[in-house]
Amino acid sequence: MSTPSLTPHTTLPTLYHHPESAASYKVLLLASHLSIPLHRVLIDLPADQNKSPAYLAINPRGSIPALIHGKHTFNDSAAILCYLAGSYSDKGKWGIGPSSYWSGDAGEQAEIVDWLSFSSSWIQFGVFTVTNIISFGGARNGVGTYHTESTLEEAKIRAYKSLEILDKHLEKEKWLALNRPTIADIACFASVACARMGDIDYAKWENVGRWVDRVKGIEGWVTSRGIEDPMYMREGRGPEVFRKILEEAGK
Ligand SMILES: N[C@@H](CCC(=O)N[C@@H](CS)C(=O)NCC(=O)O)C(=O)O
Repeated sequence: MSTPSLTPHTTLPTLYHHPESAASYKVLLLASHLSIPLHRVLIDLPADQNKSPAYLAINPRGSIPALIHGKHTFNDSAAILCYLAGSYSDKGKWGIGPSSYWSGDAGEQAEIVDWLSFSSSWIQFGVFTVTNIISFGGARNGVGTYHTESTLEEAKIRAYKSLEILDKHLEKEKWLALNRPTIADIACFASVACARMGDIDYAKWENVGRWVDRVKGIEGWVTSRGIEDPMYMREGRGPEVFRKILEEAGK
C-alpha cells in the first residue's frame, strides 16, 4: 500500500479531507457551487491518519479539513469557506472575488460569520456530535472517539435547541443571511442534512425541512452519503464505503 504525499499543489488550493466528514463536505459543496478547482488529498480518518505526525505538521489540531494555498494554511472549515468564497468569483475565477456566497461589506460579512459561528458551536456540539456518536461510535468533534453518556445527552439538547433556532429564523427568511445563498447556509446545512444518521429527523422542524430542500436545489449542489443512506454505518456498509474511497484515492 503506497502513501500518497501530503505535499501541497504548487498552484491549486490543496484540500486535506475525507468525503464522509461533514466539515469537509462544506468545502466540497462550496467548491462545486463555484466550480473551484481543488487538489484533493484524502486523509484516512477511519485509520486516524489525522493524528499522524505528517498531518499534524499541516494541522496541529488534528482535524479535517485543512487547506493550503500559496502562503496560507487554514485549519478550520469556516476559514476555508471565507477564503474561497472571498477569493473566487461565481464562475470559479481566482482573484476576482468575492463571490455571491460572501460579501465585500464588513457588516454583511459579520452577518455571515454569525452563522458560521453558530455552526461551529451549536451545530458542531449538537447535531454533528449526536450523529457521530450514534453512527461513528464517538464524538469525533476533534477528540476522536472519546465521549461519555453525558456528551450524548448534552449534544441532543443542543441539537434540538439549534434546530428550533434555525426553524424560527427560517419562518421569515429563505436563506440564513443576506437574502441569498451564502456560506452561512453551506456551513449549517452539512450537518443538519446528515442528522438522520443520528436519528434526528430535521424535517419535523418544517421551516428547516423546506430550507434543506432549497439548498439541495441550488445549482451545483452535490450530495453526501449520510444524506442518501443515513443507516450505512449502522447497517454495516461503512467498511465497503471506506475501502472504495481509499481505492479511488489510490491508497
Ligand atoms: N471546527 C472544525 C471541526 C472539524 C472536525 O470536527 N472535523 C472532524 C471530521 S468531520 C475531525 O477531523 N475529527 C477528528 C477527531 O475527532 O479526531 C471545522 O469546522 O473544520
